Amino acid sequence: TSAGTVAAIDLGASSGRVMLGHVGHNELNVRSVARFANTPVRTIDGLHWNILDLYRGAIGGLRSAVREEPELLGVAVDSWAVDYALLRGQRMLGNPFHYRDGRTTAGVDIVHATLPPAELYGRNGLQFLPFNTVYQLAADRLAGGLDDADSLLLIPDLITYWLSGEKIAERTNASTTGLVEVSHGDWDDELIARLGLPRGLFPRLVDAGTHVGSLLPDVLAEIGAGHRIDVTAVGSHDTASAVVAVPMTGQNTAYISSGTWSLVGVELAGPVLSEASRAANFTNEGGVDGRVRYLRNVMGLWLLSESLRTWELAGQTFDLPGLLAQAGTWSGPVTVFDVDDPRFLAPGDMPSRIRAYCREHDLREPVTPVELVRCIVESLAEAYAHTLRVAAELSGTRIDTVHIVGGGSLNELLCQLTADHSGVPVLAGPVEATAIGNVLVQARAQGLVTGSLESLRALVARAFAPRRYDPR
Ligand code: LFR
Repeated sequence: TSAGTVAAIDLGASSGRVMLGHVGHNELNVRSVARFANTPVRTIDGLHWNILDLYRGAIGGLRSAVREEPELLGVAVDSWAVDYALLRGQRMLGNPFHYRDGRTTAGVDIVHATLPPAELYGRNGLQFLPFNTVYQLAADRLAGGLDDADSLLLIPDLITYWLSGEKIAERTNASTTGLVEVSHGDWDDELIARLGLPRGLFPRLVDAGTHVGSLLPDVLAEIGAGHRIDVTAVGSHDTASAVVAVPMTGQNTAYISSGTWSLVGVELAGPVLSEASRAANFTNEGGVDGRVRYLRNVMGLWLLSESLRTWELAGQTFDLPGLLAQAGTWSGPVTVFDVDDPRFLAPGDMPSRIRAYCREHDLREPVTPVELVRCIVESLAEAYAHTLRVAAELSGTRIDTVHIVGGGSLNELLCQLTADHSGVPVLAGPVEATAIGNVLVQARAQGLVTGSLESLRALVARAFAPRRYDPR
């Protein structure tokens, strides 16, 4: 096999990027060719993604990718989970909602009235998050929003469709809808029928690594490419792609994919569906190569980014690295609060909400921005440590190393405090794990590399040596 280059379109909750990955038998390089902001828009009916803006960013990125790499072999898309567009034929019906939009409350009640949470967990193995696709769809159905639709595409599948003309549902991301049967990985027809959802909405499921098609002629013209470029389905759920690129080399290893959300857990061969697992709200999401991502969503760096946004709106601008450095040397008392309190889910004034939480729980209120940042990072680290202990217990594994990948791997304070609170060494990086996982699964589909996830991870470990933090 020889080396070659593919492009990853990776859409995150706060920004999107297009990365080029050059991969060979013993070779792995990635570089960014485009970055663009992802800024949600609130309109009269709620909070939406600006999906056309994201698509334009992706197309612009592909244009740069082709200019830099005329022999580009292929492209694949990943993004956050659960959200979708409804279509009739080729036409998108309305703008996709943001999972932080509040419309799903009614959907939760409807679904749970039909299927008690315990029965649902037995079927789909998913943690309860009020924005899981199944609840969003129940809310849409109530509002008549499904009436004209003949298909539903999750966000990365929508971009894949616009690029290739092929409507598919990639399995790792489909597993986050709540409508896929956890043990066999197919659409749960009975569940779909019981909820009164039209079965015809859901496209054919494909595994990560499936060749989907190639860029449409109009797309090729737009990006200035004169040759065939393949479109592949990768782990289109960003977390699934990130887990592919966690440089785990041994047993007893956990991971934290730390970005807007923090996904804390382990990789397993099969699901854990015990009542204890459900009570602890652990999820069994579909991984690449049929692995199970057994993890829990922890609120994540969202608490920090939303605090910064709040201060900016009030006319106070801080640079995050500066604040974090000061937070690291903060020697006063540090309040630890429950980062997963539901009040922190929706966009809004995070500093005020954190202080209100502290007041209600008789905790010391953080006053200054530095103190508040320390309090957030300390609370995240404590939540990581706790979640790791529970993951170990529920899955019957021993955890002696934890990897942190994604943006949070650059946050030295967070990495060190995670080691301190959990008592196990932290291995940090790569920061672009999601795009790397996307690139590697494409590269394997193209035959540029071969082997199991273990050999792909060994390649990541060689190309991106992690930084180690020992517990103090
Ligand atoms: C991370 C992520 C999480 C998912 C959340 C919402 O980017 O994909 O895995 O729970 O976003 O989709």
